[in-house]
Amino acid sequence: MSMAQSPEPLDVDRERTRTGMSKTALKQGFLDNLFYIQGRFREVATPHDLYMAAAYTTRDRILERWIKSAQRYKTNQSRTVCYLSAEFLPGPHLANNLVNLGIVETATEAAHELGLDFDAIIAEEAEPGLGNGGLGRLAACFMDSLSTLQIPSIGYGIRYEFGIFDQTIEDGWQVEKSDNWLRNGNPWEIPRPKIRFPVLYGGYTEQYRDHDGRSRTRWVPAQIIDGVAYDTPILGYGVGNVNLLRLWKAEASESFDFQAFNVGDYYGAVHAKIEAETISKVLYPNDEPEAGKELRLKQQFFFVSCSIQDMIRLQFNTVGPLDSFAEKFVIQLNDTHPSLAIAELMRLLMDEHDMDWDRAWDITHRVFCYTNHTLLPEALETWSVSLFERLLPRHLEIVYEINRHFLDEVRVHFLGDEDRVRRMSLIAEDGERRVRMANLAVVGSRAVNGVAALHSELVKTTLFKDFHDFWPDRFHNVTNGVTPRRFMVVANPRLSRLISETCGSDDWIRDLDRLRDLEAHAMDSGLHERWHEVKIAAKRDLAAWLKHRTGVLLDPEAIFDVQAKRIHEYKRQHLNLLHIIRCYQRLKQSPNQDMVPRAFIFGGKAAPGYFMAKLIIKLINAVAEVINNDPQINGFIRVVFMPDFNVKNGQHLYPAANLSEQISLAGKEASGTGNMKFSMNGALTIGTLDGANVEIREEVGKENFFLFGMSAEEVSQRQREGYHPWEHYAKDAELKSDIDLINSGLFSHGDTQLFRPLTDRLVNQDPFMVLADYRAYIACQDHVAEAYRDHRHWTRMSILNVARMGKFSSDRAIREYAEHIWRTEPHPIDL
Ligand code: BZD
Repeated sequence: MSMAQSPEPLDVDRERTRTGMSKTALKQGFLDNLFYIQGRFREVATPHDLYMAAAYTTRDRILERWIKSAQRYKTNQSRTVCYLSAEFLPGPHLANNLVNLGIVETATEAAHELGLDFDAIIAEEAEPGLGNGGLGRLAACFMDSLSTLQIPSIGYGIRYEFGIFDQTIEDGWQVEKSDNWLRNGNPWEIPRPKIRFPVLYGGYTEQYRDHDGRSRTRWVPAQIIDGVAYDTPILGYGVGNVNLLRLWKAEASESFDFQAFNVGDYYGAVHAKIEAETISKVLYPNDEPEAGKELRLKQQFFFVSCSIQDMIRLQFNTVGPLDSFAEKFVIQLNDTHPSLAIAELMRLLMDEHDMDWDRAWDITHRVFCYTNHTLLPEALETWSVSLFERLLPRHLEIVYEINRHFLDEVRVHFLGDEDRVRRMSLIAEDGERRVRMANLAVVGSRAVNGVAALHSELVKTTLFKDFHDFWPDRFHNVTNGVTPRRFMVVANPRLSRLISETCGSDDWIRDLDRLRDLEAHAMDSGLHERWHEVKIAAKRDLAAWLKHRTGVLLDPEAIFDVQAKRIHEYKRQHLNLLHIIRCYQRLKQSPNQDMVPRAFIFGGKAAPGYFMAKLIIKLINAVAEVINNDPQINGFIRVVFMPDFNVKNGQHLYPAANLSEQISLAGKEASGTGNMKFSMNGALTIGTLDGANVEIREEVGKENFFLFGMSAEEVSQRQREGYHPWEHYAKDAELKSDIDLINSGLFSHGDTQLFRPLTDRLVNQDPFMVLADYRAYIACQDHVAEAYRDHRHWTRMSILNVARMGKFSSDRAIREYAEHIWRTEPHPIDL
């Protein structure tokens, strides 16, 4: 709320009491919930009881707004954005909801007066880890912004019983532990047992004549499973709007159970129930598609079918006939994982609601929009026709029919170009026949977008070039953004307070461009001092946290150099490692040199089946062990791997970083969003011209960004010419000695073979050109170190980075979607 427009304090008090937001009301609500829901009184309550009571007290205050929003959207017949995503990574809800309700201070005081440790209560919440990384977290940021911008919306996904695994590090290796996040109950969700839809699988299709004598198709499934809705309210910041995150849980369909029971097969009935429930049991922990995994395809169809049926139900409940479905709804596909929705909507409109092909297609292709998140060929989803047919026989027919209509158009437009027809087909015919989900998504959508300017260009000129030639107007860019509520206000309250005091208002929280007001103070030495103090305090906190969890002690005065993201060869954590080994060798060679102390901090999970990524984690920990225990190094450099990087733990990392590592090979990272989170918290970036780094650098100014490495253009040129990594290894003596040191066994207790797969891959193949960028990276890191010596200058750059991050709010991204792609309007709910 703008300070200038604050209402009179007395009015505020009265209003807070009326709406239950006063300190007294919060305390009473808390004690009531502790007693009536948890069945405890203060003296015997466990920390978890206290958290549950706090969560219910907060939820109670959301419910009125939620019901009001639902009613208002219904009477207004509001156009609704349905965000279909196989993943949502919302992070712990309590602190975020308190921020969005505007009652953090009141709640803190209330807790204090009750003699409770507020931070401990917040820390008690389990992470809802229903996603792998950037894609799932983007969906959560977008939900926050949709509510804040008062746009009616529903996030649809899967209520995985087990989310992304918990990562522990044992003997330097990643070990995966199952994530039983629902074990102690989830106070934020409301089950809706009556919102339940059947989902069909397998069987066959048959033709029949309806009462008008028209030929129709009937799908006779082999299996029916129910999807049941679980709703979580998503509150906007400082507004009355509450949108819905609706996640589907799989249950055995009762009708099916009873069939088996009736013929006396009790065991079979129970078994069917267990099998049904496996569909929403566990998130696939891969940030690439699972080749040929039947259960994954079943999951995708499961949530897509429930969601489309739910939209049709809502259409009938509000507007009425299905003809205006594309006016009432817009469906955004978060990558291709939900793209079966295109075929499912066609099926429901035709087979269940009597529409002919042309009317159904007209609605379908006007309702869908598709976001692409990757150019990596190995990450493009395809399903073998045989698996597809076995599981979804009717959908395969529909895909074929879409393809037939589509390829007819292509042939008319590009007469005689059968090569192009083959490339654009929804079915790949080279080798085993496969359904190309990305092509289905493009053909079935009226808008397609990439997630950063560079990425969207490459989408048009490489991945979907043929489609762009055909439909140039279909392609858009919406650069990603992240929510400042979660990643600044919740994660970094100290910095947030300092910014509000400096700018004279907290308006920046809803209008991130207002951070520009900081620029006027960028030279102010008073601000410099406080800025530095805020950063040091966060570094001390992180150091304490890491000491407790890993035993490694970091020096808060050192540069906190952080790379936190999924472990992947294209993200090049091993390039970072080569720099660390370089620093180590330099210190060993001249122990008395004046090196700027650095703490190298890593975090991130490896897909459990991705051997090379797991070996990179092992190497990070192996290098850490040697360096951290070398008395000659004497703490000048330290290396630590933060276990179990997730939204919750990330909140300790962003505020404490001085340097953000965004070092993917140019052209490979679609956008990145960690780059934005670090920069918003005052870290400077060392990065390549990849993904959104390009735009971050444009915004913050090239003098406030450490750029190195080849451009995407140079990368493809080098690849065309033929890339020979061993030439770099042979020519660059320091590079050679860094790689040789790994092979020497120094980091592996004398085992010269352990890291061979990694070093051999670098020297012989190096698909992500680590060696080609090594020299430029080392040189750039030397600049970083020199720049850090000048504290004043560094702090100024840090302030300017924050001041110029306005563009990277997810509010801006959602505004662009709303205006250019969705054509939706805000529907404010009065407080
Ligand atoms: O999506 C990521 C990209 O790699 C990032 O560059 C980008 O910033 C974000 C958001 O747009 N992609 C993913 O996170 N992808 C997955 O997690 C994923 C999960 C399952 C299957 C395939 C991909």
